[in-house]
Amino acid sequence: MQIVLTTFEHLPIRVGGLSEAATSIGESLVKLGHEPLVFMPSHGIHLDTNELKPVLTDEFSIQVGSDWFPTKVYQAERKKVKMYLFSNPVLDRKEVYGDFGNQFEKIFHFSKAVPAFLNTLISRNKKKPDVFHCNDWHGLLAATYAKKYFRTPFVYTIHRLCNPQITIQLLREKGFSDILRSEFMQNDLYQLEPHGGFECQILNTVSLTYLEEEWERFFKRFEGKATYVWNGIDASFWDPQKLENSKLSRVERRKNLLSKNGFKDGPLFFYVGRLDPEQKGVDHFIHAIEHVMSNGTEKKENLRFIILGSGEKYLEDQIHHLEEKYPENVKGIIGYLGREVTREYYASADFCVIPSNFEPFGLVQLEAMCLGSIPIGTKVGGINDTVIDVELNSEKGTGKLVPPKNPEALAKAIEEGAKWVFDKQDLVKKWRENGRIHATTEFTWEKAAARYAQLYQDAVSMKISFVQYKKPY
Ligand code: NHF
Repeated sequence: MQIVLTTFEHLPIRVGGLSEAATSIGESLVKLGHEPLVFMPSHGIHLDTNELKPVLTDEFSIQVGSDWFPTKVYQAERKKVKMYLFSNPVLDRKEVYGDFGNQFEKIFHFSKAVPAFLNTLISRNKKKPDVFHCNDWHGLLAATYAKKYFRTPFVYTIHRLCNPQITIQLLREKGFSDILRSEFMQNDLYQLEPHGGFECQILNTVSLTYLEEEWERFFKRFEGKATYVWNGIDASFWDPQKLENSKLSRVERRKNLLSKNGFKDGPLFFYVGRLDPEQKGVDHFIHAIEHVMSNGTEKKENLRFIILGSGEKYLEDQIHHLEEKYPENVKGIIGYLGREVTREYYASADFCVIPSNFEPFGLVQLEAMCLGSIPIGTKVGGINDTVIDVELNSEKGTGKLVPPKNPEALAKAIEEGAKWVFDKQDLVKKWRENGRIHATTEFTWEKAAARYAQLYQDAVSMKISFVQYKKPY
């Protein structure tokens, strides 16, 4: 099938997990023999990357509001996936999202440019794309036009509900009156995600637990066409064989890494991700560390905590405060060390803490499991779907699940985890092995792409093959 994947993020651009997901979906669809075409704003990529070697493939003008904008489309190829980068001064802005104003402007231009380019594509190829696949809400108006003018069905994947609302007046001024629906107008605002849920043929999200968590608030309204497809993990990259220190034992790796960070050896708890209180819950981890270090057992002096990421300034300050208070135990690395170095951290840490308040899917717990770091994660979204709690199933267990927004429970799990490292070494080794097997067999991108291929088929033939309400493993 020929599938247009709309996304605002795709490698070489990465803001968050959406980029990895959209990129991997495309690459895996190619492996299954499909032809994905990525449609995205250029975000300036064609101006400063030689990696993709983009070539100009089409030029036209689009009307947004009362003005006309000359617009170009550049074609590129990355790992056999064809990419079409839409370009004009608005679509070339380097800031992928920015504030809503910037996002909306990009969306307006993208939504007008996509149907214009489809005309060219269809007449060149003498066929229409079979289906559109919108990754998050930014491509919804474009897909609505494709459906309106070219009868192209679409699948809409929610990677994270954002509740974006655009003023109806602005949408009218910019020339979108013809596709607005009165049922999604609330006061003077237009609800884009419900619009997408209504217009698409198939609606999905990235885990069963997230589907259930958001059922009442959102998905229930679209019962009958709402389902889920798990993301996958790139096991070829998150591979212990590829470590710089692959020959060393795990204990030696930990010792080295801790010493590089100015620490003595000890059980290591690692956090990696955005420092954002809304979703990632890193503030709860900070409180849990404080709890462990101020109230915990005599073993607490041995514990090491490394927090890697950047984001909210006040969280960075709180981390620095902890570092000052517990210089032998806590280290904050503010920034991004790159995937290769992060891999070394996963492969050295005993535990990876994922304290998210919500997590539609979440890649960190899978990356950690691939490298033998035991996840201590909250029982939400994709973390709940991918981690098997060792206390409920010691034989198959891969990690520990704790309730979200609960620093005390997290602190208890950390103390428990530290005890395991000292007293249950064989079990800990087994749980590490379980994690790698579980992550790399159940959560492959090939499996995800095969499920998407089925959804595309369903969207074309107007049926739905699966809505599964329990974990199939
Ligand atoms: O993994 C890709 C990512 C998810 O949980 C993540 C999120 C955004 O919040 O599907 O999208």
